Amino acid sequence: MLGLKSNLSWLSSDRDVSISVAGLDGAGKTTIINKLLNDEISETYSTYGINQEIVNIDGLKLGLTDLGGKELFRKSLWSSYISKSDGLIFVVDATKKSQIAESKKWFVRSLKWIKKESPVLVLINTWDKKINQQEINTVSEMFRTSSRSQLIDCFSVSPITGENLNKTIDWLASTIISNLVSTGISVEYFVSYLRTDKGIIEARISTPTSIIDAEGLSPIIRYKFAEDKESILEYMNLKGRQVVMAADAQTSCWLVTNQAEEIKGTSLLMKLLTEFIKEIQGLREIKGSKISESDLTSYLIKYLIDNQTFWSGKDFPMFEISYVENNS
Ligand SMILES: Nc1nc2c(ncn2[C@@H]2O[C@H](COP(=O)(O)OP(=O)(O)O)[C@@H](O)[C@H]2O)c(=O)[nH]1
Ligand SMILES: [Mg+2]
Repeated sequence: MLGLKSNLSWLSSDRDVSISVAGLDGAGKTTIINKLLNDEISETYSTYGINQEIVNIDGLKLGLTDLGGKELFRKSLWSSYISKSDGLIFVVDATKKSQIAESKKWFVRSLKWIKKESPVLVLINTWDKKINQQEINTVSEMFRTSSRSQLIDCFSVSPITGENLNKTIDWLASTIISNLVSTGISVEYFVSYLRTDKGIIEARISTPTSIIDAEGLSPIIRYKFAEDKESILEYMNLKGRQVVMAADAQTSCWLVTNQAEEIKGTSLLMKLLTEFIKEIQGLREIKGSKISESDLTSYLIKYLIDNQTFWSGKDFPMFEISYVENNS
């Protein structure tokens, strides 16, 4: 697995984004956060006021504000914290049926406070699956239909078994993607090189407005692989653009953005690349060195769609694939 090593030194602020965690008292907020933080279930007591924690996801620092769920705090604190957040996680205990209506009422209020562009995640706490799927679906529908304008995602979690907590982590990471988009950063160019039994495949994704060639970056952005069992992760500023590259011994990939500033999202750009390398490693475990152009094409189309908010301009990016070195 690739790590982000010391490349993150430019991230000086104590956190990259702040996310509010709200829900009625006893919904499981603190238990879920503790499990996310140290994979432990620990005894909790009712949160008095707020409690702030930093979760580190591959170098991304996410500030989680655990909002006390007692009525006193809901009335006095929630609106000011929620309205300043980059994202909202709302926890509902699906096993306490009598509280669901009250929970939904506060959820609807929270939606009014949170910024329009901030994503909202509802975690339906099932503890250790004390309720059935049908009941989970009902709660999920109830919360999902609360708002038409807000981006709401909804899934069930169990702090006891750890079910879906990884999904929560992924959601937190993609929250930052949305944040980045609102800061105006976008990817102009992505290229990957894969060693295969037939040679090195190059796959490029570029926006129609990409000026990589015009700026003469093409000779710099070439394939470069790591030594066996090693990895490379680099950040650079080239001709006024942020460029990140990652490689293992078999795969190499680059991302070029539309701007130069070392903004807080650089670590996310790196994460996008390390994720890509990990996925290709997974593909290699199945296919060996017989990875073909069509394997890569179908994977990249998925990658494009998953990350499409990232691409600049209104046009869908262009995709090209070819062999740059042939073994035959
Ligand atoms: N329904 C249910 N509640 C539980 C379970 N385990 C712990 N709890 C309750 O959940 C509370 C802890 O939740 P906590 O994380 O502090 O909730 P918070 O107020 O939302 O932060 C405890 O007071 C327990 O009473 C469980 O398996 N099922
Ligand atoms: Mg708590």
